[in-house]
Amino acid sequence: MDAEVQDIERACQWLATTEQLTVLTGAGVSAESGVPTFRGKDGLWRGFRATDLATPEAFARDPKQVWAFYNWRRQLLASLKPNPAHEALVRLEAKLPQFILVTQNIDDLHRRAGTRKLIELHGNIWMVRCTGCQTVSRNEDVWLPELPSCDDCGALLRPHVVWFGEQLQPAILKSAVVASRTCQTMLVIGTSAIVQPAASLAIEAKAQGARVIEVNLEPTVHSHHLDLVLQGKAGVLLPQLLEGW
Ligand code: BV8
Ligand code: ZN
Repeated sequence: MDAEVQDIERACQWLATTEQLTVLTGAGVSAESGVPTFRGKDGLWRGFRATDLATPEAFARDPKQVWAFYNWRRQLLASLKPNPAHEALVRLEAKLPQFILVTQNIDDLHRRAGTRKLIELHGNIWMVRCTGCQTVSRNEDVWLPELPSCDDCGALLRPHVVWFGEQLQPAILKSAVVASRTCQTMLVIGTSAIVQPAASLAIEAKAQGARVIEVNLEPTVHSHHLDLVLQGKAGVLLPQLLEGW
């Protein structure tokens, strides 16, 4: 059943009295834009799960297949746009004295919606990195060649994203941990709380006394730890949280 009215009102009161809000988002915040989530029923590509392809091993074994997967996502994302959840978060940023949005998503939709204080934990699909000279550049071509090569050194390019089994950039992870340890309220939106270390950020916030609100279609492994669980669509609930104060 969808979130209770009094729960939404309580969440609005907490948000209205928060000095610093940290938001953590996952694939569910982009679901209503038409972006397949990782673990949902629509999360397959040619029978593969993203978790099978988003690994350095898959790229070493068959870079053409991994690039075909990312090209498919690039051409899909080029036709999609931010949804009311992304837009509500932009309005929330404008209303609060201190606001940081930490996303696990690589879809660039928060940035396109207008979020400014954004930490992209896992990189960005429109950024590529050379496997030779390590140059990182933005490339918004919808389809890259089967095996795209670096203009500078000719080596193979890869998506500048964090694959499973790869470490997050230390400075990026550190800024996300600081944002979790210093907020009074954390809003966790559309994540199954499975992927680490991102999922531990909500626990970090809870451990330092923040009030943690979860917005999700269904309960997650974290739900019973958290202060408030609002069940429903992010694109419906987030605008309601804005209206409430
Ligand atoms: C690391 C970029 C350490 C790529 C992503 C063995 C070896 C090494 C590491 C591990 C290991 N075993 C486990 C690990 C850790 C591993 C991990 O967590 N694995 C999981 C599968 C158990 N983590 C890592 O590997 C990380 N690195 O640990 O390094 C290390 C140390 C030393 C040396 C080497 C390594 C790196 C993880 C980063 C992976 N990259 N993305 C790409 O996108 O192509 S993660 C990927 O999953 C996406 O970023 C995605 O955002 C993220 C998390 O998933 P969710 O966002 O939660 O999405 P999901 O589909 O699961 O859930 C959607 C939710 O939304 C659901 O709850 C649903 O109910 C809800 N929802 C749906 N619709 C809506 C909604 N809610 C509201 N409204 C709606 N409309
Ligand atoms: Zn290069």
